[in-house]
Amino acid sequence: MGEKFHQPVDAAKVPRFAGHATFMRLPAVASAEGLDIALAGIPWDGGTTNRAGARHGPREVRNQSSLMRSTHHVFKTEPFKIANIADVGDLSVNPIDLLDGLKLIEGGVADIVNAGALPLCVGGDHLTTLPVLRAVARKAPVGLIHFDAHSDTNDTYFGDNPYTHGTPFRRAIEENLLDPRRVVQIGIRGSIYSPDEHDWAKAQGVRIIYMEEFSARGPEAIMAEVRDIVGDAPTYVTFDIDSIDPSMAPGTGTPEIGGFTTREAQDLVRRLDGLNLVGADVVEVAPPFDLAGMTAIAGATILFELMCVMARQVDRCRLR
Ligand SMILES: [Mn+2]
Repeated sequence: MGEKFHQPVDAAKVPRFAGHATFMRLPAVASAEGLDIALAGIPWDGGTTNRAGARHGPREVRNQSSLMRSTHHVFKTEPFKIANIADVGDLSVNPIDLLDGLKLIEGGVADIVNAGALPLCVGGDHLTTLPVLRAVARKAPVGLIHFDAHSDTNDTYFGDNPYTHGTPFRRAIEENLLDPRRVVQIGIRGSIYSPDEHDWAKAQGVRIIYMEEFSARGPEAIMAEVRDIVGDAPTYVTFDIDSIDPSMAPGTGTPEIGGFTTREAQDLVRRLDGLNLVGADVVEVAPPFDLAGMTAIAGATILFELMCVMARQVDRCRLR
């Protein structure tokens, strides 16, 4: 164990501000062949309805991820020793053609899945999760744990346009990529378009945990329920950085006050440990609206937390 896997650049030898910026300072590789977890950028925000800029997310999350070290301080997990992880680069995208963009992203994730690796993606806006789900749920619908300020289950925008970052999970349920009874959304808040905005999702069986309920019940009780909902079956995790309060993560397209602290967000992600994850993503980091890189640091750290949970899963499955 250990050196047979890809290792990050040693910060005691090459300072963190030097060299090529890759996720976690891992090697950049051409394909996911031989990897357990593939870190991939999806620099695409073609579904953004208001403040664009998440297309710049992967590059800045790579930059700030140079701050991550080799060991998770709570789990004591050394992810790079128990799983083979690398940066497979950015997936191909098309910034001027939405439907082609979705097709390209799906193809890029399918390559990762077909290579036998778990995709861990950095968006991009939240519409990028739809083509990711098309690739990971090709054979059967999966469950979803969705951290967000917004439900993202609206029907159409600007007339009858079905594909925006406010609609991906409605499309994913319609396309049978998600089992709606195994979909749970946490952190939902902010003004909505109408009193019945979330009725469609609830009618499908989606469990929506509003921020007020999270505050009242706390992370332990909430995540115990989340784990009951998704069970042992394959589950995808999507983390919208706007679930974190804009005082701690202002660099995002649709900020909503009253969000998670970064500490709560870390706690929530750690409570995913032991689940059966088929992939995960961190989306909606929009560097043009960021201050001092703080949102990208939050994104990179949540990415590290997710990576550690996934690496522990890889290790568990190998030992089984
Ligand atoms: Mn979202």
